[in-house]
Amino acid sequence: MLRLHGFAVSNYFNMARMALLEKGAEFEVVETYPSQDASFLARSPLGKVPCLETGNGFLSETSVMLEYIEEVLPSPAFLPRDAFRRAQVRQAIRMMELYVELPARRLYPGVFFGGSNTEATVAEVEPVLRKAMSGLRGVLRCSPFVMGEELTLADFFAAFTFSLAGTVARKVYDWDLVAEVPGLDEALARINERDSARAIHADMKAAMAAFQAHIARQRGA
Ligand SMILES: N[C@@H](CCC(=O)N[C@@H](CS)C(=O)NCC(=O)O)C(=O)O
Repeated sequence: MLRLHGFAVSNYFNMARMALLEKGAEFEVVETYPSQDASFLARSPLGKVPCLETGNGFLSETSVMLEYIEEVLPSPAFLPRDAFRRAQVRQAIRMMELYVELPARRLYPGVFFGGSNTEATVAEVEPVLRKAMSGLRGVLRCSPFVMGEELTLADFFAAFTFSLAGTVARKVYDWDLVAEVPGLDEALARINERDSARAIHADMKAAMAAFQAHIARQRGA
């Protein structure tokens, strides 16, 4: 049985969990925080979560896990049959990861972790996010799902990328980043209404206090 290691507040963990839930997969969650302990590095080479335990060993990197889940559990399909449209889904995921999630993540310390962001970081990240959203305007279709008619892996990625990046942009730049792509807000609302996403959001809320205590412990350490 697949076992997903991670914690309920992690956006990457939640992307993978949503894919497993939407597949109707049998899987277990192993609550795990990132760690540089040798025992965890043996499972996740950079000590990050999520990692996915399979019958053949562990996998890291969420986009890779999404692809693996799609291959081993092909039904229902979350990648289009057509090769070009499949590549477009992967393009959207790559763009969201490299140009939205990762730059926005640089501001997580000041927005989510009770730390601060330097003026330099705040100044550097904004143009990257603006360029990304402008590019995504031409890539995302958002009717009804982010890549058009079918629910795809890009929806799972989008749901948990924009939830946090949107909060970052609002708090740091007073900017509604999601509004840059017509229909994205509605598409995200549609995804977030699904049973899978509702369960994930409920668990995220319930896990928040434990996560904040974990962060506080780490900051004190
Ligand atoms: N590229 C990785 C990113 C995963 C990631 O950054 N996870 C965060 C939690 S949401 C983490 O483990 N952070 C700890 C660290 O970076 O050391 C993926 O796609 O899974």
